[in-house]
Amino acid sequence: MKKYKPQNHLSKSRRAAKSWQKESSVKRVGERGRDERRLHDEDDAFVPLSAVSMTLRLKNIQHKEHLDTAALTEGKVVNSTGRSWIVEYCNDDNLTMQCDCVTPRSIVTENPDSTLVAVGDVVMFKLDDSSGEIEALPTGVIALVQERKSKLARLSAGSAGMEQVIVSNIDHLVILMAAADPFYNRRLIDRYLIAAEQGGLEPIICINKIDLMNEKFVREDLTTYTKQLSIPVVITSAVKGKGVVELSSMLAGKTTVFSGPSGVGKSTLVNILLGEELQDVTEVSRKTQRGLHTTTFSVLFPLPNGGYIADTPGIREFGMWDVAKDELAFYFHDFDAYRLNCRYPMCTHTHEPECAVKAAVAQGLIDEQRYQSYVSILETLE
Ligand SMILES: Nc1nc2c(ncn2[C@@H]2O[C@H](COP(=O)(O)OP(=O)(O)OP(=O)(O)O)[C@@H](O)[C@H]2O)c(=O)[nH]1
Ligand SMILES: [Mg+2]
Ligand SMILES: [Zn+2]
Repeated sequence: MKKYKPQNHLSKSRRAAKSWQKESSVKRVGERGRDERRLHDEDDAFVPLSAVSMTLRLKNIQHKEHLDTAALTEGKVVNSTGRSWIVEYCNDDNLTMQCDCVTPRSIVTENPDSTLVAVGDVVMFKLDDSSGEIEALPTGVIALVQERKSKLARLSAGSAGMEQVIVSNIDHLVILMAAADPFYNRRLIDRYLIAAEQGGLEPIICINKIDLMNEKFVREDLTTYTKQLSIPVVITSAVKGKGVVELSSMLAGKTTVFSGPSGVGKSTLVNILLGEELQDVTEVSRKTQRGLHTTTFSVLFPLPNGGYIADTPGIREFGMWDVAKDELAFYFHDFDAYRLNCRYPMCTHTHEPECAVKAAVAQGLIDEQRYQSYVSILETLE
């Protein structure tokens, strides 16, 4: 079995990723409804149908012992076409190659009850040696999806009670919002922070488009994250080039996912960090002040000096996956110093008397908006 070792990537493989994206978006226009569906509501991200239907195919999984791993190649899923996955691997000459892989009806996964294949997954696949006409990628079939070391996941918008993995095997989550156009959403930041902790990711909050807003206001509004929670907050303007060097120095050698609402500048920043126009960018709608969901699939790009960056489709909602009501407060670390002083050990910090958390909010020791986030998430949990 040939092991996958990331190499110094050639811009050829990046161009291949770009051309796949272009091709998939062309297919999308003509084949919407068959290859992919809009899930949830009008504004939510496109989710490839394959990601959803594959989850449902889990009942067909085989056991690992039946696999002939010697005949398989190891690689990393870097892109999706909506019906297949682009897997990066090293060939016998140690060159980084890409293969267009489908998933068969029977597949082995080390991630039960989850999205079957996600961008970032390390997989083992059977390379079809006879494929690979000039100008086309070789084809293959994924046989095994290895256990994810980390992930950005949310409650699936499609099938109730399922986890939807947006990207896997990453180090950092850049929670990207805009200072204006559209104005950042602190409740959504708080949801992302929970997802980062659950998925084993280091969060970085990045507020882009600062050219449209007073920086002092934004910094003061987000003090609780920097001072109380020790989460880095980076302020950028992609169009003016502000803060990009700071952001880039934090990502070197790491795998980072950019996630946030549509139109905040994820693709614009990813292009700048990669030094190439690899991702399409579109104006925010004048009428709704929202992005137009230009990016429709997650894509992983190699960084020039090692590591990867994942650009993802814009999301508006972030349903909490696998958080129990009585565990929620544990994710709010600014409550930690007060939680244990509540009169009732099972205090939910909502209606109970002598609640130390509510008292801390009243005294301005806990940020009022963080407390409101807690209450609003609590209401959505079972
Ligand atoms: N004023 C200003 N505009 C920006 C900045 N960064 C990006 N934009 C603009 O914002 C719009 C949306 O940018 P995108 O990069 O497509 O946003 P996105 O987050 O990738 O959006 P989706 O792919 O739809 O999720 C484009 O018109 C960009 O030119 C910035 O720092 N300042
Ligand atoms: Mg985009
Ligand atoms: Zn309490």
